[in-house]
Parts: sequence; structure tokens; C-alpha cells
Amino acid sequence: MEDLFSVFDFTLEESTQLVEKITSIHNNQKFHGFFSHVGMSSGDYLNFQIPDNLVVVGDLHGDFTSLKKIMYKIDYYAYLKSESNILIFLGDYIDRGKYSLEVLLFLCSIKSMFPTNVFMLRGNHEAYHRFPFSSFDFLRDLQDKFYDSGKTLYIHTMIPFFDSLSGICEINGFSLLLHGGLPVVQDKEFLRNYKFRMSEMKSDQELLKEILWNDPREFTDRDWQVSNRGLGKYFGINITMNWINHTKTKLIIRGHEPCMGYKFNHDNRVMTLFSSKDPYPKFESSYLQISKKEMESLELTLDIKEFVRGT
Ligand SMILES: [Mn+2]
Repeated sequence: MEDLFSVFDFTLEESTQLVEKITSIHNNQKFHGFFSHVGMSSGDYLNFQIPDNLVVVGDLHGDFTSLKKIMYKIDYYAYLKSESNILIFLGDYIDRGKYSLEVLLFLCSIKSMFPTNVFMLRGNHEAYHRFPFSSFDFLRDLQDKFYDSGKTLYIHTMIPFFDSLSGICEINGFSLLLHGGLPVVQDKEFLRNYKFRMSEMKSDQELLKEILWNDPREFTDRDWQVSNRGLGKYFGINITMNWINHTKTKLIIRGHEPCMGYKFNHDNRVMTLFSSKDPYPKFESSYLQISKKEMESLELTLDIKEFVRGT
């Protein structure tokens, strides 16, 4: 699909068919697993080897303009044609911005064309039916566009699609990627079997909620505290180092908090990426683009700043 704008003309039927197709690709990949040039993966826990190239995009929130700029900058069609190049989105595709549906349809289009190179993680906005919160306009957008059928589309197509999204991705020896933050886990047995346990997160509401809602905060006198968001927790550096040591990764990459494109927490072990601009005029939008050699040779996590690009 060379024309980024064709998603603006999708009919109700075309939108439904495309999203349902991606839901079945996701469910098939989870259930049967899949092989790609970056390894085999299955279940809710995506797990890859370091790919030749990696692009990570943070929260979009219906900002089609920023998405389009990033796609042009990485030359997405040529980039994705190489099977060892991976493109990961960190969730929060909808709400706040004007083009939630179009952002979703574009992501589904590239997933449809490149099913083993494109990965969409789940954000807290893709779980409204589980954890209702105040800002939510996607359903209204669908009803404005498709009238009564908008609600049917939401319930029968969008909710199963949200449920098909994976919660977390590990790139071996490099990074853990997720939308909100690390779950506060004290149980040593859990950490020993973390891949298996994280794969079961759909049946564990508390775990899913923390992954979608948690934020890093700078305190060292305790492991975590209650979040001002009303959902999820603030996790401290002890939690981060626990996960880093268990997974033998270098840093955590997450979205969820508006910032000037990126920010660091916990001695630079947690990087926040934010890619939405239109609904957040005071903040900046950026993305990460890094090669295999750069991922392998990265020593100081702050050096990853060199690979963050503005839109
Ligand atoms: Mn979020």
C-alpha cells in the first residue's frame, strides 16, 4: 500500500474486514507461534533475537500526521520488505487525536502486508472495556462515522482486536518493550518463569493492568507506590533492576507518558518514547531507529539517545 491516505476512504465493510483479518493473524501467531528471521515466538509474550534493524514508535493517540511523518522518514515500505527489519508500536493508537480509526487501519494494513515484521503492543486505551477511565472518544468517533453500525463495529470487531494485542516483547540481550511499565512482582518463582507467566497475562487482570498503566518514578526507599492515575502503580528503580537482571536486557522501552519525544528514568535504564504531537502541542513526537550492531554494542544506556529521531 503505497498510498497512506487510502485508509481515509475505507467503508464500514472494508474497515471491519481488515481489522478482523489482523485479529485472526494475531490469534494464529499466538496460538500456533510463528517463525521469522528474528526467531520463533508464540503466546502473549513476544520474544525475538536482535533484528538487523529496529524501529520503535510510541503512543500515537489518533495522530495520523506524526505517524505519516515517521513512515516516510523510515521509508516504511522498503524497510519492511527486508524480513530482518522489525517495526514495533508501543500501544495507545486511539483516543484524543482526530484520526484514531485511520491510525488503526494503517497499522492493520502494514501488519497485513508484513505479518512477521510489524508488531502492535497493547496500550491502556486498547483495553477500555476492562479498565474504564475518563478519556475515551473512539466509540464516539466510530458512531460519528458509521452511525449505529459504529457501536457494532466497536463491540464485535474492535474489542476482540484489542484482546488479540500482545502485552510485552523481549528482544534478547537488548530490551523489554511494553506500554506502561514493569509489573511489581515480588515472587521469585514468578521471575524464574517470567516468560510463561507473562504469556498468561490475559487471565491475570492485575498483571495486565500494571503492564498497561504503571509509570517509573524516582524513589529508592520503597519498591513501589500507588499511582495518581487511579489505576496501576509507580515502580521504583529496585523493580527495574530486578527485571533487567532476570531478563539480562540492557533497558526497558515504554510509552504512556507525554514528554519531549523521550525521557529517561532509573539511571537511564527506562526510556519513555512518545510519538504523538497533534493532541499534545506542548510536547514533542519522536521514534527510535537502531541497527543490530548498535544494539549489540550499546554499553551506556544513555547512548541510545543518539538513535532517537524527532518527527
Ligand atoms: Mn497510555
